[in-house]
Amino acid sequence: MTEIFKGKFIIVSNRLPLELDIQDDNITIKPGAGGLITALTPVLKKHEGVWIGWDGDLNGKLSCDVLEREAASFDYTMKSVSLTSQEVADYYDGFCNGTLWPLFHDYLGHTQFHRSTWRSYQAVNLKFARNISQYAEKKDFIWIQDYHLTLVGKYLRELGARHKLAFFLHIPFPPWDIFMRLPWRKEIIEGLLVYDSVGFQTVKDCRNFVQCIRRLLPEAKTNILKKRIIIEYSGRHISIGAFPISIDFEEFHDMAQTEEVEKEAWFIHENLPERKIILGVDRLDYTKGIPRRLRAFETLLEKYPDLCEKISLVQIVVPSRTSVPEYQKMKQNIEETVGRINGRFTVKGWVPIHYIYRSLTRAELIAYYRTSEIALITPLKDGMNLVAKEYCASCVSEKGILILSEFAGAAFQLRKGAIMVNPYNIEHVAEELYRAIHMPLPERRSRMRRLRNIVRRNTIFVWMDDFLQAAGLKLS
Ligand code: ADQ
Repeated sequence: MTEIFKGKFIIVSNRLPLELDIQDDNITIKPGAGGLITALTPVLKKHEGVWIGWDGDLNGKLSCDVLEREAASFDYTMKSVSLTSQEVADYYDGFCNGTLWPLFHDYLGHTQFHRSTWRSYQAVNLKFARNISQYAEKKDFIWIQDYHLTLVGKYLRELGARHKLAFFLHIPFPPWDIFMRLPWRKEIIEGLLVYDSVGFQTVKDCRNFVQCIRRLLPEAKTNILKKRIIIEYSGRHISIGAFPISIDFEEFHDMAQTEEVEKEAWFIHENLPERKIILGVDRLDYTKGIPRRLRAFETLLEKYPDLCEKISLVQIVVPSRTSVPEYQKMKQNIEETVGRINGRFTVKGWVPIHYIYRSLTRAELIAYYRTSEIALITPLKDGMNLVAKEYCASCVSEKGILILSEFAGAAFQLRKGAIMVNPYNIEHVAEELYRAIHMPLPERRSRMRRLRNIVRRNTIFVWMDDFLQAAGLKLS
């Protein structure tokens, strides 16, 4: 029988969940927002929660004391791990975003293998482990988040930790023939097998992980149960499972009906009168498939010129990894493509693509979700894709259509209500867009109702409960 948990609940992620504003000597810190924080806050509050991560300060202006003083009013304790700019360059930009991110998204061409960045990754993971061991006691539960920190468990064990250790991977786990290119493949797999439980977004990710174990560690035994896989390795049992992450459905559903959002939504459509809005929302990243999506929209206008002046694509891009040259080039490429398509099709009073490059407030974003007739979400590969779920939760009219890539983790849950597309097939995406534009209202309604029910039943709270239950943690 599982005992009721009485220890501290410790979350560890690369970045602390806070918004930092440093102006000369003036530092303001606000708690961050987002589904994961919303779901974890009540648990952290109830169980002496501690969140450990890098504060994001590159200039050394934020001392641990300042952070702890400023964050004293939060619902849980924050402990920061300081990183030097060299560590940020080698561990974060180098190994995390130059090696693991592209490799795990099947982008072999973008993947760099450098021993120096691998060393830095090991050193920073050890730094995190040392930091954690200052606060953690034996009865505590430690939950490590994401690909930046796969080795923290191993170092914690080496430092003598006997805690319950859990890990969740937010990005996909690649097929074995891709993963096997990693020179440090065995170290990563063995590192992950140090945790008591490891969660992935989808069953496919679990399967890929198990195949890598079979090839690299043939002595490990695999027992496939109904919802979980138990790996027996090195005298220990590790529980593996798929836990599709989600959102706080009610938050989006309720906010979509506020006066503020309603006004904002009215204003968006007022500026695009009589036009159907096709919406794309993504963080700037090559995995999100933005250039191909723009070309699919161009193909649609080319093939069906009668649609000109009747539809508009609103593409919202959130700045991301702005200091990395590759991301700067990508931004330029997107902007040139938008410019080219607009130059080709614009007529007096109608611009086909509205491009927004900035972070929006929650209300602005939900207004776009609520008012757009079609959401076009076409990542080339994505761990889950929360935007797809946020669109459904905000679509209170139930008239919207979700067009979703087969290669988003969310595809498995949402495939029965969404129009599924292969984002690499530009002609096919254009045809499916055409179908969506002409879809009769009853079919739109029945698809969106189905989607909203799925998201309503599978919230971020369900995700957390399922994960913690599988990890053997009974909270009350
Ligand atoms: P991301 O790659 O960041 O997350 P996603 O899941 O789509 O991708 O989350 C993006 C978040 O940013 C959404 O919550 C969205 O609301 C927000 N956002 C998008 N555009 C915005 C804008 N202009 N202004 C403000 N906010 C905006 C990683 C993985 C995903 C996985 C998540 C969670 O890559 O596959 O789903 O983690 O596990």
